[in-house]
Amino acid sequence: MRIHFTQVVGIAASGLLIQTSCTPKEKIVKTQAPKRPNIVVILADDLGYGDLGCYGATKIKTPNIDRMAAGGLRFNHGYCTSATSTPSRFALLTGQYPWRNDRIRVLPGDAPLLIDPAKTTMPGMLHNAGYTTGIVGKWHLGLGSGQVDWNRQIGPGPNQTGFDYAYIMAATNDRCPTVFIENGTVVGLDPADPIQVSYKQNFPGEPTGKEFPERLKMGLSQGHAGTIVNGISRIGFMKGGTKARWTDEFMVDTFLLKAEKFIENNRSKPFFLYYALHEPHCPRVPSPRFVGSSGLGPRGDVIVEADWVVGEFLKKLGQLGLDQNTLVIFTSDNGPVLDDGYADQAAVLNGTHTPWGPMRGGKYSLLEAGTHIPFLVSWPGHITPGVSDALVCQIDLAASFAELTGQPNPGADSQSILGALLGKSQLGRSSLVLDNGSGKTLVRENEWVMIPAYPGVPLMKDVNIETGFSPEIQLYNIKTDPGQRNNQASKNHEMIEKMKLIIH
Ligand code: NG6
Ligand code: CA
Repeated sequence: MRIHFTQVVGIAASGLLIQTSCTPKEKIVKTQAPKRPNIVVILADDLGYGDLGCYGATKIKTPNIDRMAAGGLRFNHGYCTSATSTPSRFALLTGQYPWRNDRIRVLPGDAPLLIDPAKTTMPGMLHNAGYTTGIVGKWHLGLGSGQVDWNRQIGPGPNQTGFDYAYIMAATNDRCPTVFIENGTVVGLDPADPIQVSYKQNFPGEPTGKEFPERLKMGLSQGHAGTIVNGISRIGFMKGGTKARWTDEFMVDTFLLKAEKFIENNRSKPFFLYYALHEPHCPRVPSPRFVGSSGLGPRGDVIVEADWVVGEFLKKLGQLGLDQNTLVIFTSDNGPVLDDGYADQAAVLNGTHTPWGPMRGGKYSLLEAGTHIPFLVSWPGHITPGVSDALVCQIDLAASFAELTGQPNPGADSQSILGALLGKSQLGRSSLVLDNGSGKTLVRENEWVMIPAYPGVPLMKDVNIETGFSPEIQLYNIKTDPGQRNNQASKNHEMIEKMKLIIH
């Protein structure tokens, strides 16, 4: 078949944009493209599709992220692979489906590294392409290869899986150890006060939320009854490292400072930064500057904080003169949840705000809001602002960045959607296998979503989120029925059989 339009087929490692014009003369047009851009992926933690003004939120104001959306591309059909953090981040960084391996579940803070250091990851591929690569923020993919000694060099971790620089929290902001780790070393650790971590038992004499609820500044609703740090009890137990423990209120500023320093230090060469925000994951403890800022309580306040920090970071890119040469993606690791274990009144104070947008479900769910998340791409001067209906997923960043930089695709399940990401094409993926974070898969193909029949309760009571489990197969047209109200399975047996084959 002859294609009668000009198509961007690739950007060579040389930085040349190669266009093939498939006219009858088969003329090859080569144009000088900008030099390879810096790449920044900003990943929020548990931010819903409906949490941002640019996706229709009216109760929470997110002017900075909205401005990024207005100056770039806003995807209506953007996905993470999984409805919880660890599997979702695994897919983002490796380009491999997490449901292929049943060890890939939400990890405790002392879990070993899930990524094989012998394999090239997305950041490793960018490193090979000559980029300086960095991560600032949440890791949650495990550290070390057995029992970690937190008082020595910790690894393998991000520095062995593609990152030249790493300033991380090991797991989540509600899990021990509550310290930052810079290139494998706990920041501010006093050797006279060594750190010990356990997910099995408490250390004698260390106060926990279970024993001393009256000492907590934020109560509990589920779990989180371990060691008390900064007046908040966590999952897991730790002892020592007193001076190194973080203060939740300052976390936003610490990560911003490190992210800014990274881009400033690497301003004169190509860089990749994975900026993994902790907001709005629980415990939701904003900087005092944002307390009360949303009118919706702590969850809303930390979203306003996240919006602020994105604004500050983008401002810094501009001040360094890097904005025109930096491709920025803003997205989230999984869908939203209100009560995720702390008594922060998120459900009551949420009012009429809809973090899940027009969709059903949320974090942990097979239903749409589990993995259908905000997805923005901006590259000022290179991407025409607009809205895209292309089907895009974080798992495809590996192959897309590989195409952008002229490298081999490191991700077995990753497909390049570069044309869609740059707004040159309305076509992204045709199909995707998504999961609920616990190995249960579903398929999205074109505008259809098929959820196989699964035994299990329809509602996760603790978090008040529909699981999507049903004895019936479910089939929905997401374009016309984003709220998944009209199950069309009984009319479309053939389509279901074909969609089942996509999971392999
Ligand atoms: C759950 C935690 C929840 C959160 C989640 C992981 C309880 C009751 N719930 O087990 O608070 O930490 O794990 O979230 O402990 S994620 O965004 O990192 O996947
Ligand atoms: Ca998350």
